[in-house]
Amino acid sequence: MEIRVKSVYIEVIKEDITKAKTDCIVNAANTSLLGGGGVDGAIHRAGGKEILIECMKIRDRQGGCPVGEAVITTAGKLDAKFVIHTVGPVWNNGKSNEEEKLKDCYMNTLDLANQYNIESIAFPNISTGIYKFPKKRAAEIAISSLREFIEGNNSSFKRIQFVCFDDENYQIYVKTIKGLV
Ligand code: AR6
Repeated sequence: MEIRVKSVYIEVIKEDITKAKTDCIVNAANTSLLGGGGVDGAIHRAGGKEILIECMKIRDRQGGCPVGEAVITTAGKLDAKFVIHTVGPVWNNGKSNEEEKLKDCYMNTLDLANQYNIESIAFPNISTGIYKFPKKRAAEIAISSLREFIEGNNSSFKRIQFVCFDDENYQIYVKTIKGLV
């Protein structure tokens, strides 16, 4: 499934994000930047220790990564050139500005990627696993943030992928994107 916003192709695919053929892969990290489970664990496992070494240098410099912000490292052994680590909010029944914080993740990641002239980038479904953000709302925020960024900026992007891992997220993204066409 694919749509175009300005000259940027936006694709929804179902695969393991560590296999993505993009310049940059986005990681749903935690504030420690030291790795964890879910997609974070998969990226660190597949990318090797170079990613963790750079994450530790960022920790030394700025003490981790706050929720909603993003940092960039090498992609180590992955095919991608970069990994952007962003920290999604833990779902707290909508009582802790989780929606704004999730939007910040997408906007700050796109802004950072654009600064590095990245042309293709793959996003996982941030916060919808261990952090329990409701999947449909998270998809709407992800897609609307992306549109807002592309429409509001002259960007380097040619191709942006939403990489879904579970079938439920894939169906939700296809339906939400179709609703825009
Ligand atoms: N490729 C693509 N998507 C994946 C993969 C993969 N290999 N593995 C899982 N997903 P989660 P969060 C999907 O839990 O909710 C970590 O411990 C998964 O199906 O990885 O943001 C961090 O260190 C789900 O839809 O991230 C943090 O502590 C999505 O990725 C915490 O989990 C996000 O699920 C972050 O929680």
